[in-house]
Amino acid sequence: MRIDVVTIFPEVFPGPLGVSVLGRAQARGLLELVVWDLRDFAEDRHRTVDDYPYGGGAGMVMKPEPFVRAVEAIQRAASAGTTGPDSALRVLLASPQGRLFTQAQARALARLPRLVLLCGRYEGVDDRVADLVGAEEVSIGDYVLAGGELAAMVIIEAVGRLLPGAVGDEASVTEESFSTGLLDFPHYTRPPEIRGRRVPDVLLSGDHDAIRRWRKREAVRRTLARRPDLIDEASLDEESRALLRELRERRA
Ligand code: 6GU
Repeated sequence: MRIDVVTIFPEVFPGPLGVSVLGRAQARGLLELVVWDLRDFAEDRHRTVDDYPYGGGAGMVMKPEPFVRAVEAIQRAASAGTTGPDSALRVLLASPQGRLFTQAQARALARLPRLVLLCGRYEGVDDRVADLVGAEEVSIGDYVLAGGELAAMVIIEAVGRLLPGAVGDEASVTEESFSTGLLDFPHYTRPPEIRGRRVPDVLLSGDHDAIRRWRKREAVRRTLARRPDLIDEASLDEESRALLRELRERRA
């Protein structure tokens, strides 16, 4: 997969994307990260990318033309590229006004051959940009960042680690938090006791079916306690639904 990023701070990439799982994915050729400096697409010799807001008010707004020209250049690079089909290049615009980015979306994006991420700064991006370049606005959560770069990195890491071969053990991806729509169960390693806190006995029992059931129950219990908003959307099997009913009756 190839991911193109457009930013006024190209020097912050790859940053954390250069190490660990994402660093290896790039070294193995599973992921290619191409970073573009938005200022290279400005139309004046001062390389201006922002301007005053129509209607007045605080802060500056990012101009539309540099983004449009950058996406056009990336589209041309796509047509010339060897990375596969380039029709309908998917473009995301990182913005706190966007639709919330989820694991389901990360899974869908990981199937694409190409992806383009546009990073905004200042008070925002001219509202015509999304429409002009066919971009979808995405947010990584209900808080405001100073710019889209960290959000773009979050999206790239969430997508990149799902590329086949990126994570050594595929089971760690299929069994982890959110793959079922539930939070993950608790994990423990040695020692069996530290400062009076013991690892749950069942995990030391060697009874694999008891361990499997305990983990399932803990995943449901934690999700109910910490993220009740996730329960209704989770795809639960019959065993998990039974555990959920039981846990709800206990709490009531
Ligand atoms: Cl994508 N951008 C900015 N600037 N702030 C955010 C965000 C994105 N997602 C959450 N907060």
